[in-house]
Amino acid sequence: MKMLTKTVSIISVLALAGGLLAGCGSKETSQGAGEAPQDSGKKYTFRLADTHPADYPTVIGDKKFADLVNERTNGRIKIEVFPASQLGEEKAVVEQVQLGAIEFTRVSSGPLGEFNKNFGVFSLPYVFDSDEHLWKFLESEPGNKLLDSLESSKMRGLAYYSSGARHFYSRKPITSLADMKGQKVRVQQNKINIDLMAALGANATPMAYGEVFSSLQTGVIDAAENNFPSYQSSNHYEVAKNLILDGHQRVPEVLLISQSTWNKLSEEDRKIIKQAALDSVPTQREAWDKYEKEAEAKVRAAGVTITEVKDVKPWQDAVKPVLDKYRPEYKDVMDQIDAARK
Ligand code: BDP
Repeated sequence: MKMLTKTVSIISVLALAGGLLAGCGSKETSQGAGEAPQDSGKKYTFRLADTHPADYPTVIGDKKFADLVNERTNGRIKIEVFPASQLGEEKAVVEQVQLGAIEFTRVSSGPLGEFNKNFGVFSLPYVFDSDEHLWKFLESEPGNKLLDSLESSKMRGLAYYSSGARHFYSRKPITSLADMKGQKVRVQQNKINIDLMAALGANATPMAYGEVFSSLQTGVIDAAENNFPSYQSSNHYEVAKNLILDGHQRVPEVLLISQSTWNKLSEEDRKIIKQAALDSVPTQREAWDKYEKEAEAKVRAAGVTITEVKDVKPWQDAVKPVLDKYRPEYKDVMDQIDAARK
């Protein structure tokens, strides 16, 4: 297995190095005089990294965003979308974005929490009752402020995308909270998840998303957790055939731009980019709703054993120590999340 992990990481390093060599940063050229005013700015070709395959809802959102920017600048700003972790795994990509070597990414708030503490709030368990509650918060002023706070981490949040609720799945049968005990669970790379697993009696193994399939397959880990679309599109359901719908987290996706890229843009281009990101959200959310249903149907048809959790209270009670530990740190935002419930 060591070999496998090594191979995967070598591949990601090569992919990253390849990406860097292929087009370090943006290509900029000035247009000649006499052009129409909306074309008078600089020309850019930017890259946008996403971990998911080309037909996944986040990538559909990314492409809509890129198309809108292209249209609204008459082709002056091109954003090339690189799906399927072609530019590397999320943590490595975010590091490149901070440096400005990759200009855009769509990333999960989970790993983002390690770069900007504020985003850790989304890894806290059961803080949102539903997607409706989550979106009410995301679209509120505090939700927008959170995006703006990425500036202190050399990035700028442009928009949130949907990601549903996350559930546990395992190689071993898992039909109750008690079955979590002793399981080695892959979690997103965020320290809150380590406390979360401990509270459930499990052991956390933080790991990049791209390594989860082979780690499940070879038994390096027993379990992982994700939403229906990721569980299905990553084929994890083929190697971890027991799913329990506990809905422990709702971790939104974030579309972001490198702060160093942002600094180079004219005021007008910034406005176009920000607005295009927001205007891509309905497309992503629609694609999400559709894909989520299809993914659920596919894994059900594949014979996965699915346990519904009728009463989530014992799960909430079990993870209470995690909320107690982090409440002082996240008090303001947790109050704002509570306020969005009403
Ligand atoms: C998926 C997110 C993806 C994360 C992945 C993970 O869309 O960005 O990389 O979870 O678990 O739901 O790492």
